[in-house]
Amino acid sequence: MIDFLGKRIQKAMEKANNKTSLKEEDLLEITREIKLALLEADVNLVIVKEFIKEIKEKAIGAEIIGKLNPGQQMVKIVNDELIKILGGKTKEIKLEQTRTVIMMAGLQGSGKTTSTAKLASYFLKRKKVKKVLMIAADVYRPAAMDQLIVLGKQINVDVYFEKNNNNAQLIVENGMKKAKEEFYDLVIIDTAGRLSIDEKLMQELVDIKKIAKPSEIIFVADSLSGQDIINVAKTFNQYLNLTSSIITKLDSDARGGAAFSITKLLNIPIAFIGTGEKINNFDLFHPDRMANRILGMGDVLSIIEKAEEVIDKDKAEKIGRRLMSGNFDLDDLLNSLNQMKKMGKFSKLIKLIPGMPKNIDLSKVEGADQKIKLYEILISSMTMQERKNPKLLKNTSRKNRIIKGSGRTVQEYNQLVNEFETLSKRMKEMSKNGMGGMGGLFK
Ligand SMILES: Nc1nc2c(ncn2[C@@H]2O[C@H](COP(=O)(O)OP(=O)(O)O)[C@@H](O)[C@H]2O)c(=O)[nH]1
Ligand SMILES: [Mg+2]
Repeated sequence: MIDFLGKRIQKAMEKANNKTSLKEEDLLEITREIKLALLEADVNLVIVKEFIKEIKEKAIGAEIIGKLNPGQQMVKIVNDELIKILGGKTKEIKLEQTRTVIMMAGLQGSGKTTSTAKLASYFLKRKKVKKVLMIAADVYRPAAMDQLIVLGKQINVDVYFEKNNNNAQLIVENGMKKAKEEFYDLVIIDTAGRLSIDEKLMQELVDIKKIAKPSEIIFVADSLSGQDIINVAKTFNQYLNLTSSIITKLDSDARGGAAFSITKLLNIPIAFIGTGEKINNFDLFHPDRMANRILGMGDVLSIIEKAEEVIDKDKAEKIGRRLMSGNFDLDDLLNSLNQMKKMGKFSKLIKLIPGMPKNIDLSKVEGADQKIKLYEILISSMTMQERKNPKLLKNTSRKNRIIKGSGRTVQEYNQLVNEFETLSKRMKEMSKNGMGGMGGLFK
């Protein structure tokens, strides 16, 4: 949705940017295009109408019509309104003094079980919560419990389950007892979902809520859903009083507007977004940053946060010192490639950078991702001695061994050796000439 909406809305805004002054008919044309973009992204009609009305009123109220440089003011107005429909402020899930209980709800396949594990991992790693228990309360599909058990092992989080019990209420009761007795700090209850709403399931969820008394009931919505998801959310909300939502599968090319519409229509904030099947493909949702991204203003804060989260600071500093001292070897290169890879693919990252030309050649960026992989494979086939003393790489028998061991070609090997030499030379110059040589590095 972000890419799709972004492209369309930015194009509409260019019209404002290209004008030295805005006429009423320009404003009509811009808002008409924004309206079409939102509708095509499957944003609910009620929201779209209100959005357009607000923009028009504000644009006229700010008297940007007829004034110089209307573009920036228009961007600000649209940005503010976007933030509003995305929920305004970032939703914080509060941790309770003794024990926090979170309950998941949503249709089958929306991503509840996956998100349960992602949430557990988020609180462990980012919020330093110590003891987390996940309760497997989906009794309708045997595989559902196994799925949570596997995820639990993967992230090192305990799972409470009862294989031969088909009473979800009882499982939750027993799981909560365990949580109390063993002093768990956070309990996340994974529940069953259906393909559509059904009375029996709703009653089960209401019962679970009564038993577990969660402070947070999260509705999990698949971004691939159509407009019917809004009625589904409404019903869940009537039964359970939802406190927040997670929107999943934002990595797909779904338009996603319907799932996002739940926020404004039902006043349920989005707490997190799921951006892939892996545990780490999960982000806190910031309405303002999302709006910035849609408007092509980039999301530097998210890049910095991601770096802080995944990069080993001590290692990075060590690499930096060695770089600056001119003693950079292939082992250091391998280490820095590893750190870089943790940030995710360049082709994904680059979209977060503000001011990136829209027509950037993505194949080149993907080439960089592939190069990282290639260099990693090659360096991994070298002995530590070779990594520390790159001169040895000229030796033919060593060269042949590494090429054979890594399964790469002679050309690929030469490419690495040559590029490393160039990099080393530049680093040595830089350490002599100070930071002034930095420009060379960016080549
Ligand atoms: N691509 C992608 N797949 C996801 C995401 N979240 C969940 N899935 C996948 O969606 C499918 C259903 O997820 P699951 O957690 O079992 O849904 P549940 O039935 O609600 O528990 C699984 O194949 C997940 O791997 C996401 O953010 N991105
Ligand atoms: Mg499930």
